[in-house]
Amino acid sequence: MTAPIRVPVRTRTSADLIRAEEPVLAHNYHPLPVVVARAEGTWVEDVEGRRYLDMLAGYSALNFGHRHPALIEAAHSQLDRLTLTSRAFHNDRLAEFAERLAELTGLDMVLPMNTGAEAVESGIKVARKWAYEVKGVPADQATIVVAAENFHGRTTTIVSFSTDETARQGFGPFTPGFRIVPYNDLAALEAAVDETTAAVLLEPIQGEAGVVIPDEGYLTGVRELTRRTNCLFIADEIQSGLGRTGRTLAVEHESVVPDVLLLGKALGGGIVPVSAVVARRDVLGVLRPGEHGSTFGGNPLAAAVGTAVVELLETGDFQRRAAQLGEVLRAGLSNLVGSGVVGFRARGLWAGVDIDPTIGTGRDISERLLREGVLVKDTHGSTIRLAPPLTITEEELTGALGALGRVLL
Ligand code: IF1
Repeated sequence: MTAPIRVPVRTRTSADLIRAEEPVLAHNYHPLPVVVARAEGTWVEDVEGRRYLDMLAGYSALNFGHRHPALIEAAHSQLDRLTLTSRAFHNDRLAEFAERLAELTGLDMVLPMNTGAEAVESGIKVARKWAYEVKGVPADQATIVVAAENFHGRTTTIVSFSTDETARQGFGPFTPGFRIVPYNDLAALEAAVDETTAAVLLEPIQGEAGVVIPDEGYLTGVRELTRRTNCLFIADEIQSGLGRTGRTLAVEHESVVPDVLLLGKALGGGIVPVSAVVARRDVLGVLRPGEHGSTFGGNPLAAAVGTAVVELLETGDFQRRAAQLGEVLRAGLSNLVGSGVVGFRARGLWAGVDIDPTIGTGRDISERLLREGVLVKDTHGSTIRLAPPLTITEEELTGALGALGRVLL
């Protein structure tokens, strides 16, 4: 047993704290060597007071920046009133959250959960039940079609349909009933859908795969195919949604309305885990009391923060900022092509940037940017993801692009 460090936490250095984690924290991450102690807006500060521009924003969970005043106020006010009832009783915040979220997304009903993976799992369960009770698929025969290179979370069922061996190795046996087709390939999708198909589950833009944007018309094709074959289009907008791409939802870039929408991350404002399945009434209507649930799903604190998040999005300001500053991001990255950047994909304030592997891996670049005071995270190989808070200023964004240019020299 390693002797615990007796130094009180408050006086430990970053190095002390990193060392203290080693024997006692599961090693399922390889974080960058920075220990964040406080944050506001687009900036975080480490234990020693060094400041960093946050270009990751919690993988799009901090769309409104760290500790947005309106969201913190909503949380503080609710903390002083009521935090949890369980769903055994009603609470006075949930109806408004569900109404405003349904209205924001253009769908009918809300199933409140906590994490993104829970929303994905819930969406899978509801789609299967809808297939048996509404579509008439024989019991236990429902299939769901997903895309290769998907990322929908880390539960055993979700990694059952992952194509990332690292996410699957050692976690079997796996859940059956999933078919995997190449992303952005309507012919392959058509070939995989049959009378047993409950749903097609897709990210409108694949995040972890490196911000992979499908061809114009792909989402429209998915919408048409699922309608024609009477199966559900489930859009996982847990990372792409809530303003990130310059629209409330990424599917809006093709004016597509899915049957089921999965939300998470920024829905909790970077304060509490909040996720939701939002769907047509005839889909979520298949759930009856006792068939699904969650201790914290729809709790009043989550509902209060979630409502404040919806209020921010109702203004359209964050979506406009992401669209406008997204042009600055795109132009800045275009200027770096040929100077260390070999390619990029960008929509709104979200980009996957492919770095020349001879310059370094995504991890190498992330570590060099750390030393420049900019926080990013690599996805795979030599690709880094840029996803700042939507509150970032043009000056901050230009500064981050300048830092990227410098570390690629
Ligand atoms: C981590 C990245 C990974 C998601 C989509 C569902 C979920 C996610 C489209 C599950 C979560 C997070 C998980 C987080 C890092 C981040 C991520 F894609 F954003 F980069 F891992 F691939 N659908 N994505 O992106 O939501 O259960 O995590 O709330 O560290 O694992 P969750």
